Amino acid sequence: TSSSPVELHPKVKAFLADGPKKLFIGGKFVESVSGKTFPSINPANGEVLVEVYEADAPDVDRAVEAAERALEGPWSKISPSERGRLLWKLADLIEENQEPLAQLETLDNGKPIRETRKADLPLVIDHFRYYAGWATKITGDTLSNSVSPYLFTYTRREPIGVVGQIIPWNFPLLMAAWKLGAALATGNVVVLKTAEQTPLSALYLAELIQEAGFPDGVVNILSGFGPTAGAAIVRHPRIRKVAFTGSTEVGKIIMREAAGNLKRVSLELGGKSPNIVFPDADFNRAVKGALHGIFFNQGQVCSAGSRLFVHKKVYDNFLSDLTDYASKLKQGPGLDETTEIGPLVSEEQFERVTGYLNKGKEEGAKPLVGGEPKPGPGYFVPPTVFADVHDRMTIAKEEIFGPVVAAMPFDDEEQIADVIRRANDTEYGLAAGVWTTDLRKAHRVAHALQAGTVWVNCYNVFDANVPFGGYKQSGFGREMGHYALDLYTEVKAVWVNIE
Ligand code: TXE
Repeated sequence: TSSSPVELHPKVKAFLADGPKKLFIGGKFVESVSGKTFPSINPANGEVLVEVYEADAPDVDRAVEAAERALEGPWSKISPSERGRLLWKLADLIEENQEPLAQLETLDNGKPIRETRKADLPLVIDHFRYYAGWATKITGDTLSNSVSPYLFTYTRREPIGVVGQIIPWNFPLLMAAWKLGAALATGNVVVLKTAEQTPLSALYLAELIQEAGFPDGVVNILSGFGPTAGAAIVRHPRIRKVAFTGSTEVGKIIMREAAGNLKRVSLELGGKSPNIVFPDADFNRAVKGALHGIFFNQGQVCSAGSRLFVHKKVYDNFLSDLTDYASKLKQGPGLDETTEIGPLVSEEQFERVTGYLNKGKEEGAKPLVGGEPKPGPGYFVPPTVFADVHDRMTIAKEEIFGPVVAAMPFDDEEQIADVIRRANDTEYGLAAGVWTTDLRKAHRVAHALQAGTVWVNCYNVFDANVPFGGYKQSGFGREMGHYALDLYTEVKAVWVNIE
């Protein structure tokens, strides 16, 4: 089979040669207080890309101090239109650095370069531009009140102050953008911790934030681990809000810890999203949608369509086509132009997903394709389609976060209640998909599903203007759109006596 390795961009070579990579605090790149470093690994071959300084509680303290200085100083004097201009400028700089950023992201995370170029980077750029627009459109209300004609009352939306943000490794740069866009547009200052598996692209972004001209300390970026640097952010008494994307398990820890000083919390957590194919669906589109729904980003997507309900009338043909497509996906290192599916992000994730493959087989599910991890080097798990899965099997209940789909038939005719009940029978509620050409059915099902996002005849579509977030144990709070502004502002009511 052909391959077409990508030649490393000179800026990526220079970035990697300049290790250990430092923390970004107060507008400067600095070593960690402890001087400790950890390696960032290339998941395509298990080799060290570069060492990175490891932040811990004292570095979080430094970052908070720098953020507070910015908040009280230059950032408070900057007009909303200037904030918008800075965000727009950042988007322009990302666009100019699109190729080195895409390569770095692919190196660190493993995802195919064709996706980082066509999905991650364009979404990141668009996201910053979208929130650049909001900076000048944040308003309060003028309120009439029944207390007295001599009272004039209005509301203001004020920034919360120092906000902590903790992000995962599946879309490192995009998750940073989702967090930073709304927080900065609303005038907050940020201490952001990247995931220990993928610290690199955000450090490159830090250079661009500096170049764009944000005052020192407005954005601070720390590389480090969850129980140390992450926990220090969550516990810090002067960080007033924490926004987290990651596992439901850690989401619960964060909520508990944040209770210590009643920090505002927003959580975007795991999922086990149902993707429902009715017999009247456009068959080919639905097959391709189901394929993309689970194998995009190696299945490491919180909204992955990992529970595939297919009507029994089309079940056999559907799985046969899905299996056929899945077996033809070209798997290899992300930095090859022809790669369609890359390695998983880390050895730990590889072990976790392999565990689920074994569990699926033990519990009697049948792998139609895949089912066995590939030998190293690199953390490769092939696209896997499990057929004849029962709702109670582990692989139908737990988030796998890998390229593994659990297919289940359903057979109700006019009665769609049963498949909806099964689809909703989960503690998660992040996303869902519906494939049908019946308009009435599409909307009925969309309304009945307990999920923050429902895609009809499409899957894994995102836009900066459209809210995203979970029902139930998939978290709370909505990122993107105007909804995210609520996560980063306090509402103040001002009463003026004009008698
Ligand atoms: O996630 P963690 P992991 C799910 C997915 C995956 C599983 C485990 O099912 O298989 O989680 O992945 C930081 N205090 N998702 O272990 O641990 C950590 O450093 C503060 C779904 O990688 O939740 C990282 O920055 N922070 C998901 C971030 O939390 C802590 C994306 C996420 O790591 C912390 C990722 C602590 N005590 C995983 N412990 C999604 N919703 O998209 C860890 N962290």
